[in-house]
Amino acid sequence: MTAPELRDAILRHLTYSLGKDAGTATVYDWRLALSYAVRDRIVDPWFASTKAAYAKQSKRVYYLSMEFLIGRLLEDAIVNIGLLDEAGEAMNALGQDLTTVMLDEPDAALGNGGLGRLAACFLESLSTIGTPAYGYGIRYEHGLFKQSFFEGRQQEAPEEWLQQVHTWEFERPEAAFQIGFGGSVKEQGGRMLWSPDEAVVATAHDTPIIGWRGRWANTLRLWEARAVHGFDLGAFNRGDYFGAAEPEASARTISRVLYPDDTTEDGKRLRLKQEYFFTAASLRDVVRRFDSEYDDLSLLPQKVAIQLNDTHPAIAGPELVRILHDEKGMALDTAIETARGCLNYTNHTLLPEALERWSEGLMGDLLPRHMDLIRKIDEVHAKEYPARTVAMVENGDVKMGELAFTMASHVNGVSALHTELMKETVFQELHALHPERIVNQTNGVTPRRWVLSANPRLSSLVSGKIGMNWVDDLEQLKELEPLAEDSGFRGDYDTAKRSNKAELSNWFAKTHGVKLDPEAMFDVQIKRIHEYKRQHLNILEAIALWQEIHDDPNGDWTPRVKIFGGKAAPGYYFAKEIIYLINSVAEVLNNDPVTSKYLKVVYPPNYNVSLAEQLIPAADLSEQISTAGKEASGTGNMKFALNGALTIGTLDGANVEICDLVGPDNFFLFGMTEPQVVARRADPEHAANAIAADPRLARAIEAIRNGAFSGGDAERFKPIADDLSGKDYFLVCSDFTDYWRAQREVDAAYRDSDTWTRMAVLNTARSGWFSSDRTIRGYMSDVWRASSALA
Ligand code: 475
Repeated sequence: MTAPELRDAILRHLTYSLGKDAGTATVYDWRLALSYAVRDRIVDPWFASTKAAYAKQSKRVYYLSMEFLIGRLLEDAIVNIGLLDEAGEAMNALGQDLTTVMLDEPDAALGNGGLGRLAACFLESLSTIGTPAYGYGIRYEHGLFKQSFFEGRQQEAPEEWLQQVHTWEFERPEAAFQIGFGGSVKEQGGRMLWSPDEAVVATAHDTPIIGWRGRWANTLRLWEARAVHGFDLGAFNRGDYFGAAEPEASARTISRVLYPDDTTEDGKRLRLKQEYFFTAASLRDVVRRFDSEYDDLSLLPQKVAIQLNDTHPAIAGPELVRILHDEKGMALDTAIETARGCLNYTNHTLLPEALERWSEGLMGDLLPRHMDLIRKIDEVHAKEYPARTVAMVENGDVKMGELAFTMASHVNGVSALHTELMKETVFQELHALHPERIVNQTNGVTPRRWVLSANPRLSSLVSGKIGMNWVDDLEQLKELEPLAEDSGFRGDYDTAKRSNKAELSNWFAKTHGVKLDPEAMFDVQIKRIHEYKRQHLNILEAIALWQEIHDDPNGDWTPRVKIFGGKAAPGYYFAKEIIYLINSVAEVLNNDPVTSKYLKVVYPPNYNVSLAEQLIPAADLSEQISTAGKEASGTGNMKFALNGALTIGTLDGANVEICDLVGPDNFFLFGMTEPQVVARRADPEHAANAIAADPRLARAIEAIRNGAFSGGDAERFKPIADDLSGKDYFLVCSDFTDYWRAQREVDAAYRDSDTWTRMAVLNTARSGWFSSDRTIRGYMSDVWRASSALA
């Protein structure tokens, strides 16, 4: 498609789809018109992909996830169908700026953090590779809450992405299933029959996900909950207007909001309803599609691979057994085997508070037949493995991790370290019984979004040297390695980074009224706020540095801007205290006439995918400082390394693999290892001892305690000061001294700009392995036994 053809298509949509005249069209109108014109280019390859998968009788991959953190879609689509230049020209011809129009799109924030963003990267890679696949999830009316700060504290407001027309989806009223809850189970003609006493309708909304070069497109199918009988006319006619609308309002509650919960299982009935709702609708869709092509259910595992993204869809095990056994009449043992043949489970966290459990009471009340089947599955497993000591149902709770493990062919962790820890800790016994089941698939990120689109300056520099094939063969970045020794290339690489930083500084000035010096080191920590991620270690170091600069204001300090971004779960008290502390420290440091030229702290609110796309290409330093053993993998760490930020990090999650690949000389490693953490925690005096041994640390905590950041109010941050000097479960104090040491090495390295750039180039050159294309190929060969339908 040429630019003039695209321009005409945009105008046609502006006129005939939107009913707007070019003279009065707003940026919003232009964005919609452009989106429709681009979407038109995706529909044909999308149909072709669907048909090819049928024609080839390909095995299909179904990715079931409570969350898909996709962000904006317009630029992704334009880039992947290769129309970026044409779109720019077309918009120019129409008197519009493409970037402005693209940035008008709201983020689709249907996820909390890493787990949801990983699902979005996987969808894009599946389409790039050409694997027939569907993503299945919930079409939340409200995505992750909007964060603002009021006097330094987090405020939450509902997110409203669907207030605007969502141009990418197609509603499928014909693809709808009734999903039941509650009721009872009765025997009828030798079969168990579940009669729910409540039902909602799951309606499909499809979004095409186009891969690189537009060669293949898969579907993201999101379910919306509707009432079976939407409107009670009788009630309305009696004058009961609220009662008349009640059925619809109550059904819709199920797809109303994303649980703002990154780590802790929320024991709400509604959450379990959401999980069953989307899992049951998805499985019915999978079985319907299978039935339309094959008439032998024993073929199911050959044709269907289902991936459970954490335990949130783990009810898929009993549900599939219920469909096969109760509805299709398969023998129970065969049904269990067949279901297991299709199912696989990814674990994303070992934190005990995040492992899902549902009380037998709740499960039996909401899903009585599933509760029976869970007990049956547990019995069958116990009979087969008499030595077993851990049951699936224990102390009145159904343990979803054990259920997912037992019903899966493969169980995977998301980094090498995490997978080993899974074997040693949460799944120790199940692993001993099923030693082949646990496999590792280290996470990855899509290079189309996280390098090509997010960092055009770096991308064109790279493509100018090694061509464009790195975009879907990221390990080709290796070819840049010799260029680390080329001063001309280093100069260009440095220029690209500086320009990204200047652009970010302008954005900060415009939107937040703060001036950042692009020459200063941009030190970035962006992720959900959690004690294990240790944003408080970072801010403690800022405090100590501020004090030290005061001691010697004429010292040779390396100017730094510490940038924070991230949301705290609304019910997570301590995380919200950390946010408050960071903002309070920022207030003091940024207004300090002595130190602020060397050290600033900024915390833009409402961190999301789009903000990450702006911050990562402009970062010099990537903070990956979790307590070893706690961060399952991390994926931001990979995005930073690819974009040439150096990491300061612990040996945790995928940091281990990053450090290994880029080389320890190009990575600022600090802190205890996982076994050291465990040993250290056994000493009840660990925090007190660490504080006694490091006067800098003692002084920083003292400043928090005596009100230096709270206008002298010693009460305000007492909980944080007390935790640090008391329990300090995440060992902030014990790692502080080594963190400080590593940070001073960072300072020294940054002062030697040429050496720094050399290290940054090597980070880019050696991080190609972290493409989600590589991860997906790993799942295809080791977990799904699926292949590409392309070529
Ligand atoms: C890990 N989210 C990262 C990432 O594998 C890892 C939990 C409960 C309810 C809702 N959401 C969650 C997570 O557990 C999560 O996002 N985990 C993250 O998964 C992808 O890189 O280390 O913390």
